[in-house]
Amino acid sequence: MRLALYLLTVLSAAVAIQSTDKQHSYRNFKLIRINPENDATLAYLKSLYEEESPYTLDFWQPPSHVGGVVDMTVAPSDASSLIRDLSARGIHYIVAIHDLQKAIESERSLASWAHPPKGFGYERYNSLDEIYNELKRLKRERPSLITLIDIGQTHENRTMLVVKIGGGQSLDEDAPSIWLDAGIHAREWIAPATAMFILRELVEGYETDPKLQAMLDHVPFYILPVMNPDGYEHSRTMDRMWRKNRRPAECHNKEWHTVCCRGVDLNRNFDWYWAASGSSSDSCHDTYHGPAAFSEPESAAVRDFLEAYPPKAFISLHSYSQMWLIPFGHRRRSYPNDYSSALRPLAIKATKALEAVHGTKYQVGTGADLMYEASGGSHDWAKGALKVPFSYLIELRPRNTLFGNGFLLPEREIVPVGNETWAAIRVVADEVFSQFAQPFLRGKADKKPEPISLSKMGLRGTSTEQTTATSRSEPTVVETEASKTTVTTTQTETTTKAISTTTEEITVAPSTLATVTCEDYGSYCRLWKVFNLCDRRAVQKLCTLTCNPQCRV
Ligand code: 0X9
Ligand code: ZN
Repeated sequence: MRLALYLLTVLSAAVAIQSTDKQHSYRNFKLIRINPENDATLAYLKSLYEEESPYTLDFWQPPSHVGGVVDMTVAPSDASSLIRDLSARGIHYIVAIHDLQKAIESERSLASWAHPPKGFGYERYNSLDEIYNELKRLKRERPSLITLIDIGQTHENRTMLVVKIGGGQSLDEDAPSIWLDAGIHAREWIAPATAMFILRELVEGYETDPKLQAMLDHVPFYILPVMNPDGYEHSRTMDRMWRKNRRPAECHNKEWHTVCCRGVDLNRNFDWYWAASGSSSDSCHDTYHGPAAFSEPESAAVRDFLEAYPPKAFISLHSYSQMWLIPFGHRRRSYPNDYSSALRPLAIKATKALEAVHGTKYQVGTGADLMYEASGGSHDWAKGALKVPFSYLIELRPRNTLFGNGFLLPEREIVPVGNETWAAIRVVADEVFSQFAQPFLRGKADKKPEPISLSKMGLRGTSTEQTTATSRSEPTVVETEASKTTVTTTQTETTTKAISTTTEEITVAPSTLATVTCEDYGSYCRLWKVFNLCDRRAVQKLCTLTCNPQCRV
């Protein structure tokens, strides 16, 4: 009996669950910055990163190549032995931050510590609630410009909210659009703040800038300001340096004991060479790729939405290092066919516009060439699998040079970062408009198709799901496959089976139903799109060709 009790005690002690139920203090943690000068230094740093390390380290910038800056934090208990080790190996380093907790405290402006502000502020780092309330406020103020779309729920049941700006209130799978997400990595706070800043630029610019208005009318933006809401809140309340989502703990054996850790790196969870490079199968690692591609509700929700409404440009905001990254990042010297002809020239044009605002310099290239190889990234998947013409990952300020606090960018930089990033994204938006919307608009002006009425063709109301829709003339409620919940543009409406419809006559070119080739079949299905059905499983049987992205015209 005694032996049994003893064994039980030993066994329970051997299960180490990464404790996250109390606030993590970074008092006296150091940020060590190293510029690896030779292969031996690089190999040593890689061994610390990839293999079992005797120190408690968190790599903010992992080692990749000689000359590529490495940032890592070290716990106070390990700092002196690590520094001794570095010195013994002749490795030059600087202590960029002496007390990480102090740096965390000075990230927010002095004013916000003295008088904690109430409500949302565009020059502040806001909570998820504050961000969502601001989205709802904007929607209330401009109901015809803004649509809120609930694309899914997280592990901790938070809503993933996409805001659509422009393009009318119904979702159109064929209209050219621009996708912008931020906050896939929880601790990169400047990213959601920048997404919100850009949202405001779009909303206010719509009223004051006729060119922007024309663009948004035909090329809406879909913005997901916080792609990892659980992680974001965790980084605000419990652990400022949290990166992953909050997938419940998974346990595995490690030597003589069991360890259990939470979270998946969402930017390793997309189905693009998933688990092939720069990611870990260890659930305790910061780059854990998860048990399968798209195993996470957050990445699956984004996939479902983007597959239903594929954009012409995909932009994902991260921090830090001031890099404009182009696919592909899973392997060095691996590029899409239009890398040199389209993706890179536009990236260079965009970063020039960015630099013109405050003189901030960005590097342009693939993540694998400029940083490190890493597969399963969202921008690689968007280009490689979804075939989005322009796909980018932007690593915002600061640059990882001698100075700078990495993820802890002071609040006073939010507005300048917002202004310069908006200038760059505007370049991408202008390009999408001139390539994908203007020719179509010109064509429309030249040739007016003879109107055909859907009701005359017997297509209206042929779906049982369609008949459950609300019968308002302007669609405002949309259900997505991913969430099975409601997207409301006003807070009062709810329906679980609603599909937006319009009672207006639909105009289509008469030729669209003539022959059933791949494209024409697509056109047939696009008739259904006006009921927002084409992406729905029920209709996929009819529309298999259209729902296959290869068949889109
Ligand atoms: O590691 C990432 O997911 C991104 N960096 S971050 O510091 N924001 O976490 C960069 C991904 C870009 N792709 C490659 N480096 N391959
Ligand atoms: Zn990131």
